[in-house]
Amino acid sequence: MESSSSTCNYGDNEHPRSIIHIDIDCFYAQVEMLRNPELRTVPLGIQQKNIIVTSNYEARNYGVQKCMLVSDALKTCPNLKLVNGEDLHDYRAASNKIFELLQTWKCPVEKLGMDENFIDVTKLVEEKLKCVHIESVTHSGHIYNESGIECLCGCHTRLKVASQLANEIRQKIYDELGFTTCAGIAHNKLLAKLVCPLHKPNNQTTICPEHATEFMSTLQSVRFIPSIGLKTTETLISHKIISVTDLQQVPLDILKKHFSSDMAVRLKNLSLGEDNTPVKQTGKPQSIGLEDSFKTVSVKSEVEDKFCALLQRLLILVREDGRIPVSLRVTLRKKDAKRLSSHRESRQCQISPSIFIITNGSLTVTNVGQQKLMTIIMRLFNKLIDLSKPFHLTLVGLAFTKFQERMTGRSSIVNYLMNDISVQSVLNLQNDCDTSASSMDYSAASPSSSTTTDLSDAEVEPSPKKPKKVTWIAKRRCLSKEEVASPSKLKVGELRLNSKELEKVSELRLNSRDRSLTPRASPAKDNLSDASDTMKDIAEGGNCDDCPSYVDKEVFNALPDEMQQELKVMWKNPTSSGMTRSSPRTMNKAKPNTLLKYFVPHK
Ligand code: TTP
Ligand code: MG
Repeated sequence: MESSSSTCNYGDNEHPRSIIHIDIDCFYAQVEMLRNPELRTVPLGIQQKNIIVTSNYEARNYGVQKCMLVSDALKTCPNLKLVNGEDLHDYRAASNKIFELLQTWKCPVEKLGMDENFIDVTKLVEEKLKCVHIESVTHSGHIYNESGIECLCGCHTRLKVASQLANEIRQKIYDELGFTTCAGIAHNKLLAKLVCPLHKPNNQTTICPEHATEFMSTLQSVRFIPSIGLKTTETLISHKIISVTDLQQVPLDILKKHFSSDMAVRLKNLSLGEDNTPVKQTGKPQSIGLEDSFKTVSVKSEVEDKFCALLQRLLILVREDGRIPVSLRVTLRKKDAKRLSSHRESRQCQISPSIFIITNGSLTVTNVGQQKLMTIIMRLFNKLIDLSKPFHLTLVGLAFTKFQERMTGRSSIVNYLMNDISVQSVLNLQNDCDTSASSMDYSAASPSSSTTTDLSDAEVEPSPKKPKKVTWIAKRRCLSKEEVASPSKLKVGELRLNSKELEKVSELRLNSRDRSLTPRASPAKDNLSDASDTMKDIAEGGNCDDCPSYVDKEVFNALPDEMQQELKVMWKNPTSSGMTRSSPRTMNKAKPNTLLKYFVPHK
């Protein structure tokens, strides 16, 4: 933990980190203004349902505020230009571009919602300091309460360098993407986020550690401290701890009576502006989902239409993400008319990766594939709803919840190929939608974003997680000797999933299975994966001594000798290598991720 003292600790490196928080100014409005520059000079409101979710600064000058009712906003500013912002596609795309750009500084970047990011520039600052005279370093932008006192740990100089970096980053975002931004610079995430909006729009503010406690006491409500949610606020208020100053002054022992010991310490530290949570590099989301809420739907065909519309939009998100989903979740919010309450229920099942096809590096789903998905969705729906009785829904949701993991076969050849791929795939990592509860849920209590709206198609926002391994199946194409001689030359794009060909093999089987599945004999089993069936098809007919007939000889011959030898050994001793090729029955049980897959003749 960082020091609990609000004064500087001379001699110790008490404030070693340099953190930047970047927030895009009137984000959705800027996306619209970049799309249509005519909107720049008029007051603009972005509307979702009957709410203004944001407005440009022109409109804010008239008093239009975030989360205002459209009717009120129009009273405040009759010439307000309204743009519908319910389709989040372009906002999400812009958000991803900003995140990608921030990666170029090679520092940890944590995405927080659509338009906020933390960047830990500690290492970069240290590097910069090696090449400059400390006396020549100046602050860029505003400083919160500049006092002239120097902390001997050197944090002031580091924060000055960080403020220069923040300026550089903001300039690059503007030059390359056209967005103006605000930044907060501090030695921790809490303070960086909180000072970020002090000089809006298009500016930045640095706070030094000695002002942390005093700055925190300017926050009127404990609710404004990121990570203090509604429930904690209620508990604090019920014990007459309302302002941040109240929290600073209440003895820890008293806090411990109402919260766990860890929580009490955490609350106390936060009130003093102390926060040691790290900037966690954001990876791909654990799930990708969409929801649609409405007053009520009680007819199955209407539900089907809603799911169909959601699926179309979800497939766009999945295509952008690039990973192949293997699990689908359906969520419903049921209205209990008797109790006047509602509750959510979900069901999920595995789906066949072969529904997804990679065409020119892009993930697509054929019409047949979409029908298959709709069949699965409606089957899950039927499990959630007893159709013999009336039902009332107020929300439907769809999410792909698991993605194909990279293969981890025991074969050394697979590992040999994969090591390189994993390195290359880091470059391909893209962040998509999002963030909610990280170790510290900053979005929850931000004064600006605490109000949530029950919007149609609201994003399902999974937590930022570690980067996921990239999923792949080697494409069975002929590689030149040069290409395979060094695995490092294998392109990720070529090694990524190419289920189209597998699909060709398995399509017939799938179709016949589908027919027999409706209605399914065993409703308990939702795993529709046909990978093992594919393997079965592939394996039938192989009887060559060294090189089975199902192997594409051209591909085999193009492999380095070392690999050829290893494969031959494996074919000779299928059991010891974990591969069998004897009977279709055995193959059916084979794990889908065996090396065999890569040697199917290219049809
Ligand atoms: P914010 O960063 O809170 O707002 P902003 O970027 O529009 O404005 P500011 O200049 O004050 O930073 O939110 C980012 C986007 O999130 C915003 O453009 C619209 C969207 N949003 C919602 O969809 N619902 C909400 O309740 C809020 C507050 C924002
Ligand atoms: Mg913003």
